[in-house]
Amino acid sequence: MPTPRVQTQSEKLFDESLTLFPGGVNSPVRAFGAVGGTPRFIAKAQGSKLWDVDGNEYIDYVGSWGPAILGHADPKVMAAVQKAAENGFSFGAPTELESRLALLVKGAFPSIEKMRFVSSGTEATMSALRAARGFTKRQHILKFDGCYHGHADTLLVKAGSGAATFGTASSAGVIPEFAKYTLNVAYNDLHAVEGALQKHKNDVAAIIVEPVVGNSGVILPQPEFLPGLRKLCDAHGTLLIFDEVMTGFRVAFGGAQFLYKIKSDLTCLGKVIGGGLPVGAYGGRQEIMDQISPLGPVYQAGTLSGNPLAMTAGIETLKQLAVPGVYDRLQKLTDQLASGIAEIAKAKKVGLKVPSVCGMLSIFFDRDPVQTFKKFFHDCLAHGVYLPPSVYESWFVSLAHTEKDLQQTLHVIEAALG
Ligand code: KE4
Repeated sequence: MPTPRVQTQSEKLFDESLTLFPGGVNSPVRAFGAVGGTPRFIAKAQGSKLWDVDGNEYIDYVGSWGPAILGHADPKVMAAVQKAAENGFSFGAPTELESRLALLVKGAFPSIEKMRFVSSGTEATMSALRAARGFTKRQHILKFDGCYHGHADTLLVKAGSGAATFGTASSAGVIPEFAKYTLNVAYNDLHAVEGALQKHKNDVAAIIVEPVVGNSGVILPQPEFLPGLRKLCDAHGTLLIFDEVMTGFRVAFGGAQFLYKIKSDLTCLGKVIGGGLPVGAYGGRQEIMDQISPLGPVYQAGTLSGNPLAMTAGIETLKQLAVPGVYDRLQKLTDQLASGIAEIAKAKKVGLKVPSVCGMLSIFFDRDPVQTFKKFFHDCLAHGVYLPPSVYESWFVSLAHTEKDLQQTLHVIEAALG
């Protein structure tokens, strides 16, 4: 009789968490649903590394889905938060820290004349759309298939049949009335955008877009796409909202709008600006933001908005990102990994693509992308490389990743590619 395999700590904890949370997790992608197997319960993270509860060490390319751009538990961020915690966690009253972080954000994003801090990217995009509808007094919004903007009802909408049709809910619990004013078109398809704006003339409040898509794997904008959106929005009186929750302070200090030199009317931020603590933000033209309560008629509020610890983590993170040369280094690390994977695949005659932009990359196999990725993911995980558990997610490189990490990662990937 073979001796029964001893359960790992992660397996034991997953058995327990399955009785507590839907799918055993507090955010769906963490459940390993797309790749199978048991999610690793993380005990500690430092720099580019994660350790799970069974003591396994990993080189981390999830980075908390973007916030850990300096690496985990950055000593200066840690010290600043620990010091701030001595003064209390949250007051429900204004603090100087909020203004300090806001000035750092404004310095990097000139399109943001005024802003509001919230506690997640979802709150940021949801609030930006409400501001756009309140300012323009229009009903429709337009988003792109494959872009994810958080889980607000009006955004959990996929394209109906045909182009530029009314959206249909992509989640149970979102009633048709909440979905019908959300238009969906294909990313990079300016013709479809123009058709939608013509079809709903003078009633599209805003176009919301991931200026670089990170939620279908990485998809880069065609050169004419973002300038084309700006032009169409100006021609139709529609507001352009850049959802930079993922790209903000990642693809460049000034985000994708700096990289592609396009000025959005509103911008949504999150992830990096909280340095790993819960922060989101939306902001833009003052005349739009002055519609927000208590100044204007568009209501939005939040108990923990701008809380001192999150502000402190954000301030310390952005101060380090503002140092000249930081993004050149992040770009170099990203290019080294992306080109290294491409070279290995070419040598092994494995068809795949590795789209990338500073700090972000993803891998897309030509043949059977989802199934091939599943095996690839587990081969890497078993050898100490922790990738996002879905082919439709971006990998995140941090400033804590070393040459040694990249060499080790490429060695593991070479073996995983067979
Ligand atoms: P949060 O509400 O998760 O803070 O942000 C929502 C959001 C908004 N906009 C963009 C472009 C985003 O990428 C996100 C969230 N990103 C996902 C990763 N694909 C977060 C991971 C998760 O859902 O657990």
